[in-house]
Amino acid sequence: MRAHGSSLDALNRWVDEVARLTEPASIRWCDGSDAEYAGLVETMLASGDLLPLNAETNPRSYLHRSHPSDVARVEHLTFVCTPDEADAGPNNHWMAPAEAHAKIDALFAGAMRGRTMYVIPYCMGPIDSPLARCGVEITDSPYVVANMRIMTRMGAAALARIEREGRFVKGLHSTGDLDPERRFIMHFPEELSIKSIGSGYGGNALLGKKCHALRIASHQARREGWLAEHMLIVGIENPKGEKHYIAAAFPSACGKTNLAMLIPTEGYRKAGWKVWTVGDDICWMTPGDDGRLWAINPEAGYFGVAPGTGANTNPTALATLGHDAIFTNVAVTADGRPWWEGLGEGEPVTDWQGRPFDAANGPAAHPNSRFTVSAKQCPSWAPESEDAAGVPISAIVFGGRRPSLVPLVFEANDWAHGVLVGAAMGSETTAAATGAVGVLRRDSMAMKPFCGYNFADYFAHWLSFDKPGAKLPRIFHVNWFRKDADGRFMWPGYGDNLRVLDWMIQRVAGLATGHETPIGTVPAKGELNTEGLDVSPATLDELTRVDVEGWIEELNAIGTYLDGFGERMPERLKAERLRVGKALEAAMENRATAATA
Ligand code: OXD
Ligand code: MN
Repeated sequence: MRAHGSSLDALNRWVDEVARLTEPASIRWCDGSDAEYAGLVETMLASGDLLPLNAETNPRSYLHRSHPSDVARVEHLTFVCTPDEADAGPNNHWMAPAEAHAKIDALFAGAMRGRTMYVIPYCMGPIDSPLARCGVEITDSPYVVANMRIMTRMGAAALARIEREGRFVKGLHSTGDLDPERRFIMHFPEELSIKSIGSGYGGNALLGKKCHALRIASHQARREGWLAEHMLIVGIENPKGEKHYIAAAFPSACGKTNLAMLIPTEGYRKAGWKVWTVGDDICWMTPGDDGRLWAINPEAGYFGVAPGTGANTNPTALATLGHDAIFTNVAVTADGRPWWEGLGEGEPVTDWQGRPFDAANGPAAHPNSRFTVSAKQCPSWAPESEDAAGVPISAIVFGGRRPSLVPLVFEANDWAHGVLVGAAMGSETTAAATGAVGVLRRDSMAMKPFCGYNFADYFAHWLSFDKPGAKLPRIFHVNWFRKDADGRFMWPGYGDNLRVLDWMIQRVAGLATGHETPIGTVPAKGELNTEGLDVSPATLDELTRVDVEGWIEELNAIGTYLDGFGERMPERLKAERLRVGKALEAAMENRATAATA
């Protein structure tokens, strides 16, 4: 089968070209239908790519075990290939486009021999939204097709939109031989194309997600005046029925899915607060005619981290996962149910590699084991996720894992300060990417692995939204991960995080005055709702205290990091850093004067 219609000539030509290079046994154009999905599942059950799970407890749900060397994103093998190296920036690995094409095409030559080549037209975002963008992924992995069907609007409707618009992002993927030495994920932003070989792992292989919706889209967004961000979108409805949408950027595996699916604590629930999930990972924002930023979630499903998802932490996610889910690299119980650390029930008998579970081999589920599930299965799914216009954003939140120093919450003074706060973000690394875990690294706007161009230009792009007529969201920073001297978390997190979001909404509505500090505004005493909260007043004070000496050191470290972006660094951001530095010095001096008085 081929696509029909003359505006699809470019697509047909590309498919032919790829087929000549990769030499598949057959080509299949995906229509996204239920029958097609059922057929793919049959094929994968027969080949062992999918394993059945308990059909009574987990209807139509399956387990996929990836190659043990292929379990996470591989940032050191991920390249942004712009003609000028400086355009990719120090935040990306770079290769010249011609060299990159030659290198990866040599690996693609004959890579699909004996395999079916699937052509997947997909749309990122509601199919009729002007904010949505289309792509086509060619892959030889039926697992990728099945996941793309859950994660995107895939098939006939997307192809029709591509035919109407005549433009799409090209993504070529093959699992190749899974040899880490022959694994590359290459992006060609100027050509709107992606080539990925040697990995079947989500972030490396589901090209609509990180590769298209973040790396390529961030580049497009800069050209076209919008933002493609690594952010969840959550709707908070107060007892008056007013809804505020908050977009929040946290690095991978730092609780975006949990915050997006937050369950209010009893007091809030009884008072009538509700939480609606629009997205858990990616947010595309565009200025509307009213000057506000309007956001869509380009994805249609969740590719979430399984470990830590339990009845106590995220019952909404558990309910979402009750049926029609694909689990990757989780463990299995004796009665064939999926299992992972933190699930809170059952016992693993088989680990993620299919071995009898033995604690001596490490965790039963891989720390980056995942679930793939349709967003519409989520009990808190917001119907406005399908709105073509998107949802208006009231607040943007940045955050990361910071065991010390960084307060529970503070608000930036204005947009430019907020951009500095986002640019300065740091977090301990997690298992979502290969490499050491628990090491503090700067991860500006949680986009370190995902920004498809030079971070300095990206910060300038963010700053450019601050123009006359703009009604920009307030910007906040949160830290749910502060620890005390004994290494215990000081803030309970999860449902209690709504107390912090509530304060933000009060700030947006002009109902909370806050307490100004050199780094921004923290909640004034009594402003955070603490009813029923199991945190001592002393701990709460510590959580909202600004340690001036510590912040002077932090600002120095931020300065060193930002200076690494050299000449392209926007003056406005440098000025902001100096302003915060002076405010901190002044606070030190005031304290010294007060002490000697
Ligand atoms: C993800 C990631 O899979 O950030 O969302 O790694
Ligand atoms: Mn992510």
